[in-house]
Amino acid sequence: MERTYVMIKPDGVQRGLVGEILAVFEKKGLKIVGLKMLRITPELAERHYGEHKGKPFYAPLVEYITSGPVVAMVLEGKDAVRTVREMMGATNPLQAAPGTIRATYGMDIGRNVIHGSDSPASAEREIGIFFRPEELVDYGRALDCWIYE
Ligand code: 3AN
Repeated sequence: MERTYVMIKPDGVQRGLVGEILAVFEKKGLKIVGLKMLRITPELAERHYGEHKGKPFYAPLVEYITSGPVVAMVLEGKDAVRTVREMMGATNPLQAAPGTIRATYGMDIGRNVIHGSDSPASAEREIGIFFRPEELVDYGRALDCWIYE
């Protein structure tokens, strides 16, 4: 089983999409092992999006991600990183495949509703930025045998 970092961005929270997006992941069979709401500080934004520093969209990106609360989560499942990336769709919602979260809920690359780690290494780094080890919960689900063979 693999873990990935997922975040409903400030636009998703403001638009009341938290429940719907959580439901998409839960219904898929991914297991929520960490979940919280927080307000990202500029320092935290820099740690998370450091790779984009210097790019033209960096300042608006930091402004956007710090503009309101986000919902941060760690999801666990088979091939969770790739699975969540495919469920989210392309960075630009207008290019995201139909049925993906960004295609369903977004219009603009600067308001693309959700973040998900792009590799297992990024997932480990991002989980470490947003969650302390004791905030992640190990538990079994009675339905696991109906989700995985
Ligand atoms: P993703 O979130 O799909 O992994 P990244 O990591 O390349 O995409 O970019 C991080 C965030 O930066 C995106 N979610 C988006 O909000 C913003 N972003 C990326 N590329 C652009 C761009 N060309 N113009 C505006 N914003 C961008």
